[in-house]
Amino acid sequence: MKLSYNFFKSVLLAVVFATVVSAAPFTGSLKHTSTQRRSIGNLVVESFHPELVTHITFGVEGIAHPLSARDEFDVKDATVSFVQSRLNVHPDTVGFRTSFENDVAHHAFVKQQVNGIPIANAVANVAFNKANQVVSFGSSFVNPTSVPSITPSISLEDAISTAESQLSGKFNEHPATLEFVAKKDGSLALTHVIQIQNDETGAWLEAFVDAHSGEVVQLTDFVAKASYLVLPITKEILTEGFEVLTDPQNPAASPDGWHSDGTTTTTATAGNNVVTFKGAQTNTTSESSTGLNFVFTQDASQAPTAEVNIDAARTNAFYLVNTVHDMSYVYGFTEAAFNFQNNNFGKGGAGNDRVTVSVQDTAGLDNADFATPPDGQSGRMRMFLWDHTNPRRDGALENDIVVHENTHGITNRLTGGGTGRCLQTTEAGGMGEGWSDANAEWTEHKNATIVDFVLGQYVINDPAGIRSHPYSTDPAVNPLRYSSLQTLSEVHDIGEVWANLLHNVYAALVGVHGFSDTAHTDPTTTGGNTVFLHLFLDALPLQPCNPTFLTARNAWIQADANRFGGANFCTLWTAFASRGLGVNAANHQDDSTVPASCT
Ligand SMILES: *[C@@H]1O[C@H](CO)[C@@H](O)[C@H](O)[C@H]1NC(C)=O
Ligand SMILES: *[C@@H]1O[C@H](CO)[C@@H](O)[C@H](O)[C@H]1NC(C)=O
Ligand SMILES: [Ca+2]
Ligand SMILES: [Ca+2]
Ligand SMILES: [Zn+2]
Repeated sequence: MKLSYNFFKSVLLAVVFATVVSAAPFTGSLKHTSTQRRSIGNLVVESFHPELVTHITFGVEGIAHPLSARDEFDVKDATVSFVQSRLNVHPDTVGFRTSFENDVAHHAFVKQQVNGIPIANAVANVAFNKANQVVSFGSSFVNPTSVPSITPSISLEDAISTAESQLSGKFNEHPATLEFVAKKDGSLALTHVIQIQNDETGAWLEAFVDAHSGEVVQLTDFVAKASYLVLPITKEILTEGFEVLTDPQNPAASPDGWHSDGTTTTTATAGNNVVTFKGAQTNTTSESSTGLNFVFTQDASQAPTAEVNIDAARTNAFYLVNTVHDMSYVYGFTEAAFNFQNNNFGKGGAGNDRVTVSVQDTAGLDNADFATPPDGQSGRMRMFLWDHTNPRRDGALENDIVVHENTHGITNRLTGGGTGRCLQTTEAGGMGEGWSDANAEWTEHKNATIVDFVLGQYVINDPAGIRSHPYSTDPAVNPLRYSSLQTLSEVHDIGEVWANLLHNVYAALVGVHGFSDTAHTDPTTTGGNTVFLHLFLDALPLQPCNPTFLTARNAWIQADANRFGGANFCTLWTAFASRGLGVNAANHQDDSTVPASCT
């Protein structure tokens, strides 16, 4: 069955008309395509929200509706007649749903219907001012290309069991309905509409199960999205601006989100991967408003210990450590590879070891630390305040400090099989510091331009940061080489040599392969930044317990052989050799030789 009304044409005309009549405030027409993709377990549902969403406003005076001449105003009749005339559709297709009146307007809501059955995603709303003139009209009505039989061929019972098994939840007994869903291809699907809940995960979905094919064709997610006011991980310093990020979690890494371990669900900065707190582990930040909103605006004029600033710190650290969890997870730091999670979802490794992050820990000042016990015991991060400024500054708000600390957990777990015992020599511990700086740097690259990198400039309020030199491809800016180890004995100093080597490796790989914007969440991208992070994580379990610069370099070369068939062999050797770590380097003596095949 094909409907003959030409919605698109009439709506366009309506817009033109509206611009003519309203010289007053007028927002025009808004069109957008919206397909919402949701993955639940193995099921992927692309929910369609009609393409032509019209919204027109008519200023203070408003415009007349077809029944304006009547003495009595009846909101239902006025609404139906207005929508019918506006969209040039048969009155039977306009089903009045509900209305309410407040002190300034009368709001009415209608649904499109076919053969008396509503189309769930085709609705309209009309608002009248106190003079009963139309002041606003919104519509997502559709012009269906085909309509199926309105007699279901699949029973409600069968549809319920399909929805329960595909969406991992239970029918909640809320009365099911029969409604159409407008699909992207223009057809209508007749659907059983069923609410499914899962008390453990907190999921609460409305499933539209095709009453002819049995397929779940549309989903409504009733659970509000989590939002966090944070400094996005790609930003170095606060002046780049906090943002509200909504649902930043990667379901591939955190299948139950950041606030649930599959059994316990919280509305605070505590979840399966991390808990951030002050003082006691129970002293977390609770959502600022229901629906997992964590919006706490840092007040830089107040001490970091002001309530709102503590909340901002716990929120930012929670976001960062979860983001590093999700990012490193998709590159291989999984449950089986000894990562930090309470629930491992049966995927191997030891659980009950989420990272605990103590913000503004009073054990120290002007620093931060990370303890990595064996797999199965929580990693412990402690963030301290910095007293180079007044008011003091909070390390939990400097992203590269938090990522640096978090990376200690990754390198200590991936080297030597999860014991936490294998970066103990001075040289290996030094590389531990270097990897942490290099990963912090990696997270803050925004594009293929290779810029010098400075760590920790916010906490000490100095653009030079807390290391001796910026990491740079320019030896005049950063002169550190393998032979610098001859005179260095402190782990952070040694780390600077390794981080600068890795900065040059990174620059070389991006020079060859370019930059992938989505590398943080997609390890299948092919940019040099993606290649770098793969090799970074892949090399860690390849190197021996307590590696040296030489064995760590060899692990990178092997990691490239394993994953890329040695495609980057010469790029890597050339970069390492450029800072003295060539094939004949030994005993902290530089060598710039590359393998013969690379000359
Ligand atoms: C718990 O957090 C609040 C801020 O939310 C803070 O004022 C208080 O000092 C913390 N308690 C401890 C024991 O640190
Ligand atoms: C590339 O990123 C750098 C910071 O790393 C920034 O200064 C620069 O403006 C960016 N370039 C473009 C084209 O976005
Ligand atoms: Ca673990
Ligand atoms: Ca920084
Ligand atoms: Zn460190």
